[in-house]
Amino acid sequence: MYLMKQSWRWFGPGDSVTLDNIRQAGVTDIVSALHHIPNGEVWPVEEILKRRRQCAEKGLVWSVVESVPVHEHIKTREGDCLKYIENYKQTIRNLAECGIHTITYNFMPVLDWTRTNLAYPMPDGSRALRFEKAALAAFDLFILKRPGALNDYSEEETERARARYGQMDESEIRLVTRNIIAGLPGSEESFTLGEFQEVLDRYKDIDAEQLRSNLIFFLRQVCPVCDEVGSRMVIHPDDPPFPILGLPRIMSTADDFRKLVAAVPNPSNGLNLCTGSLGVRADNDCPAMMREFGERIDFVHLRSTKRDAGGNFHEANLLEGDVPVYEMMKAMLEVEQQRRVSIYLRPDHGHQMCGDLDRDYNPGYSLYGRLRSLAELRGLEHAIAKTLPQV
Ligand code: DNO
Repeated sequence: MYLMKQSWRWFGPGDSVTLDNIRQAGVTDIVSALHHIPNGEVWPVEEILKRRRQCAEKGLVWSVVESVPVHEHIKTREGDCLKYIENYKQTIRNLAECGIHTITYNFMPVLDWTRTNLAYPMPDGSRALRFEKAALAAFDLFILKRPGALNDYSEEETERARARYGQMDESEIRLVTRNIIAGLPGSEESFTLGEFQEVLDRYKDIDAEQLRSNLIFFLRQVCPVCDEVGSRMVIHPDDPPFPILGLPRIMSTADDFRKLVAAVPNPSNGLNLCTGSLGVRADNDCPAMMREFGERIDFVHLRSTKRDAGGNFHEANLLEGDVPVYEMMKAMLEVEQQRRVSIYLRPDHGHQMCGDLDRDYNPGYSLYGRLRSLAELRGLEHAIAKTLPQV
């Protein structure tokens, strides 16, 4: 049987979750990135090998990159865009030379993933990541005071944001601001409030179709290199999967990915199916996406989010959110048998729980929280696999 390749995100030697911890989680593969190399520069072979060796010493294999970040000049297709694309190609070649063939990236303007609260109390005493619409709008309208922001909200939303802003004291204002713009783990950019408006302004004339065409331009150059060296680019969907702060979004739905595949049919144009991101939209059917794009999915983030009536969401316990995790795992197993491959999967955005609560962790990347998810994923896979015809 082809079962998931169990992997775990490790941020490198500075991560408080150590390789010894990860080994005990029972995974075989590491998902990592060279975060110390400035965005846009080539990743040297020696540095890649060094990280590979660190993992190998603990019996683990660094096989998935998350992420080689795409420089803002490529997203806006200006300035040194061509130079950064050349650098990206070289990084792909260097990674392939070291045996790493799965490369995660995203094409979200300015910010990678976004949350407003990183320690939302759950009824059981654990803490979760949360996105609160009114807090985001309060930041946009009354803290950042983005020009034109009013046009993006209904009157009711503006009033809710005003009331929310009214409740915030100085420390909450600072915290929400930091959560939104100071960069969550793995997002290679972070800003001060002053810089933030400037970077948003670079997207003034870039609508979704323009951004999509910039992504296609990028992929048409890097995918042939991937095809040549047997690697795959896997794009992470937008998180959250709707426009925020006036920025365009182009990877929020199945249709978005369909358009991308039609424009760049190269086999190396792949998808990182993140069910927690896509699942925030009720109109996204993750198991159906697994089946439709199965050939192109080389990496799965299997987590679950829970929406509420106000358009907010938080990271739910794996089996209690809006994502149909059972159907998703079943679809994945079926695709794996058809393709005769094991797909990399990692647990994602665990709660802070038990021993996580009094230690410093990268938000979402706790030890116990992710162990809990991984254990549930393993059990689910084991049980479903028993019901499938053996191949
Ligand atoms: C969040 C992560 C994202 C992801 C990037 C991929 O927890 O899933 O930061 O790594 O969007 O480029």
